[in-house]
Amino acid sequence: MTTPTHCPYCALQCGMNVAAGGVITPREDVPANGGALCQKGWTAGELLSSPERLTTPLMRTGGELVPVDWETALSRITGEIRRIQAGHGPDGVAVFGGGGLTNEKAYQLGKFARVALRTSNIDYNGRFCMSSAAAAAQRAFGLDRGLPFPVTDLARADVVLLAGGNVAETMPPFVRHLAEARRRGGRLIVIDPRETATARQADLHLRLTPGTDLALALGLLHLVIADGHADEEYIAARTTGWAEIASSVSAYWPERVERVTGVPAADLRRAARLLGAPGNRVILTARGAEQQSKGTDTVTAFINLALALGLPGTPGSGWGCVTGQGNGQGGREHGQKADQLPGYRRIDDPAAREHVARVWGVDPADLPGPGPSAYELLDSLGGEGGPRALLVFGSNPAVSAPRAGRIARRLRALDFLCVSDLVLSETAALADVVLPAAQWAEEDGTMTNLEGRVLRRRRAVEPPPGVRTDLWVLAELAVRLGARGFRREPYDVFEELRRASAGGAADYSGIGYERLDREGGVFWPCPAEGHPGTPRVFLDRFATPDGRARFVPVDHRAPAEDVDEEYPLYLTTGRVLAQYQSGAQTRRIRPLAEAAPEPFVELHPDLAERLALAPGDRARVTSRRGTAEAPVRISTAIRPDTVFMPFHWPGANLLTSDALDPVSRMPEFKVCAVRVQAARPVEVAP
Ligand SMILES: Nc1nc2c(c(=O)[nH]1)N[C@H]1C(S)=C(S)[C@@H](COP(=O)(O)OP(=O)(O)OC[C@H]3O[C@@H](n4cnc5c(=O)[nH]c(N)nc54)[C@H](O)[C@@H]3O)O[C@H]1N2
Ligand SMILES: Nc1nc2c(c(=O)[nH]1)N[C@H]1C(S)=C(S)[C@@H](COP(=O)(O)OP(=O)(O)OC[C@H]3O[C@@H](n4cnc5c(=O)[nH]c(N)nc54)[C@H](O)[C@@H]3O)O[C@H]1N2
Ligand code: SF4
Ligand SMILES: [Mo]
Repeated sequence: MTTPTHCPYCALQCGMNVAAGGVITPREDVPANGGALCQKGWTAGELLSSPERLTTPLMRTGGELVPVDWETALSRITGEIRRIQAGHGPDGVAVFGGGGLTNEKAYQLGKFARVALRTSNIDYNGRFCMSSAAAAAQRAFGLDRGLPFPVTDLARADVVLLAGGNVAETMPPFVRHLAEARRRGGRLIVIDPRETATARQADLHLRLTPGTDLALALGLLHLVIADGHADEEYIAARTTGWAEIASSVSAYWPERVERVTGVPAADLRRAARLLGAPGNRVILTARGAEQQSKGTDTVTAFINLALALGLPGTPGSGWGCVTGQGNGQGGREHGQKADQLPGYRRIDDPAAREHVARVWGVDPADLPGPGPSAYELLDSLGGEGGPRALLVFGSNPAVSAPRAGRIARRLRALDFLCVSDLVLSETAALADVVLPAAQWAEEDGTMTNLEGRVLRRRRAVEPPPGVRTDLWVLAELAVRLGARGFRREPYDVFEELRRASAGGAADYSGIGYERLDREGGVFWPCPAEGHPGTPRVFLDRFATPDGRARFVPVDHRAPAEDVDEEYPLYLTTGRVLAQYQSGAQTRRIRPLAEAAPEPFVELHPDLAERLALAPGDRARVTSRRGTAEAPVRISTAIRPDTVFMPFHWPGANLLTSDALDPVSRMPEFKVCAVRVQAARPVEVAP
C-alpha cells in the first residue's frame, strides 16, 4: 500500500507516495512537481527508521541527557514553567517555532503560548526566511501570499526576473516551469553574485556585488521610465503613490548603478528592455535579495518595478516571493509569529483579538500583545529581564541563527531549555529536556505551499514506539498548566483553525480535510465550503482599503557592515542541493551526507592565488563575530571580492552579522565583512 502525501522539506511541497519501509516515489498529479523530485525528496524516507531517531524523552541529569519516561519529562517541564513564571511572570517563558511545522502545529503552538503560557515571547525561524518579502508585500498590496498565482503560470511567462534565488539547487522541480517558459521562447534573467546552476540557465546573468540589489532594482526602474515602458494606464487605474516614484529613481542612471553594483550598464539596459517589452512578465525575489538589513526596501523596489510595468494582478504576470520552508507560508499565517493571530490577523487589532479569543474561549484582555522578533527574542534569553525558559519546536537555532556563537551562549544562560525534535540537533544537545517528535510521514496535517495552496500531509507509517506528536505534547502540557480546549488530533485542531481563521486575510474556513482529499489542494483565501478558493489574488483589487497597490519610494543604502582594510571580503551564505537548512535532518541521511559531506569556503581563483590557497586546503574565515574553518573550493563562479559558505553545518553562522532590517527584523545573512587566511595547524607546546 502506498500513501499519497508531500515532501517533508521545502516550500514546493512536491507530491510523493510513501510505501512500506519509507520507500518514496513521485506523484504525477501534483502540478508543482509533476512527477519530479530532488535528491532530498527521494531519500526523505531514510530518516523514518534511522538509528539516530530519538525514541524516548531525554532529561539532563548530572550533566548528561538520559532517557526518562514521558510522565517524568512532562512533569519536569510543567514544574519548571510554573516555578519560572511564579518568579518572573508569564513572559519568563518563551517559545520558538518553525516554518516546517504543519498548519495545525503552528496554530496550536501559537495558542499554547498565548493561552496556556500567556507569554508574549513567541516567534519562529520564518523571521529568518521570508519576513522581508512578507513585509514588503503587506506594504504594497495589503496581503502577503508568497506567489499570488499558481507556480505553473511561470511556464507561460515571456520574461522571468529572479533576484537572489538558486532554484536549481533549492527547488529543482521548480526549474521545470522556467524551462518550459524558455522552451516557448521566454527569457530568464538571474541576479546573483555567483554563477550558480540557476544562473547558468539564464539568458542574462546580472552578477552583482552582494547587498546591492536595491540599487539594481532602482536602476532598472529608472531605465523602464526613461525608455517609456511604464504602463501609465495600469498605474492610473490600479495604484497610488506613483507621483513620487520617478524622482526617487532619477539619480539611478545606468553608469552610476554600474559603479554601485558592478553590473555593466549594457546588461542593465538589456534587462530593462526585456522587462519593458509586452508579454507575460514575472519578477521573483528569494533569499539572496531579501536576507539583507534592507531586505524590505529591496523587495519594495522590485515590487515598484513590477507595478510600473503593470504586472501584479494581471493574469500571467506578477511579482512573487519564492518562499522557503515546507510550510513557510502557512507557518506565518496562524499565529507563531510574534505579532500575529490565526488567519494572518494582527495581535494588536482589537477586532482580531475579540474574534480569536472567542474561538479560544478566553477573555480578549487576557491575550498578550506582540513580542520581540526571532533574533531579538533569542538574544534576550537568560539576560537582564529576559525569558528564563525556552521551548523550541521545529528549529535548530544553535546552527541557523545569525551570530550563532552568541545565541548558543544565550541558550546556555537559560534556567531551562526544552527542545522537541526528531533527532538530537545541536540545539537539542543543549537542552534540559528533549522530546522525541513524530515526523512528516507519521502524522496527518496540512501544509500550505509557496503558492498558497493548502495540501494534505497524510500518515503513511506508524511512529516508532515511544514517540509522540507535537500536538499531543502541547495538549498534555496545556492540561497540566490548567488550560482547557487543546485538541490532540490534527483533524480537530484544523477544524478549530478554520473557525479561528474565518474572516481573516488567510481565511481557511472553506477548506476541510474531506475537500482536500477530494480536490488535492485549495488556494486560500477560501471563505466558504462552496467557494472555489483563490488561485490568483489581486485580479480585481488589491487588499488595501482603497483596492489599489501602493508605490513606496525607497533609497539604496550600504550593508550594515561593509568591507574595509581589516575585513576586505564579502561573505555570503546559502544552500547546496543535497543539504537542508541546519542539516539536522539531511546530515543524517547517508546518500545526502555522501553527496555533500562537509562545509566549504568557495573562492575565486585570483583570490585563492593571492591568499596562497589551493583546493582542499583549509581556510580560516574571520569576521568581527568569530572564526570558522573549512576546506577551500576554487571556482570562477564566484566574484573575486566575495566568498561563499553554506550554512548547513555549524560554522558559517559564527561569522554572520546580527544587523536586522528595521521593518521586518530580518537578519543580514547575505552580507558581512570577513578576512580569509590559510588555516595552519596550531603548534601546541608539549
Ligand atoms: N537544497 C536545499 N533546498 C532548500 C533549502 C535548503 O536548505 N537546501 N532551504 C529551503 C528554504 S527554507 C529556503 S528559504 C529556500 C532558499 O532558496 P534560495 O533563496 O534559492 O537559497 P539561498 O542559497 O539562500 O540563496 C540564493 C542565492 O542568493 C545568492 N546571493 C547571495 N548574496 C546575494 C545578494 O546580495 N544578492 C542577490 N541577488 N543574491 C545573493 C546566493 O549566491 C544564492 O545563490 O530554499 C529552500 N530549499
Ligand atoms: N547563514 C545563513 N543562515 C541562515 C540562512 C541563510 O541563508 N544563511 N537561512 C535562514 C532560513 S531561510 C531558514 S528557513 C532557517 C532555517 O533554520 P532552522 O530553523 O534551524 O531549520 P531546520 O534545520 O529545518 O530545523 C528544523 C528542526 O526541526 C526538526 N523538525 C522537523 N520537523 C519537525 C516537526 O514536525 N516537529 C519537531 N518538533 N521538530 C521537527 C528538524 O529535525 C530540525 O532539527 O535558517 C536561516 N539561517
Ligand atoms: S524540491 Fe523541495 S519539496 Fe521537492 S523533493 Fe526537493 S526538497 Fe522536496
Ligand atoms: Mo527559509
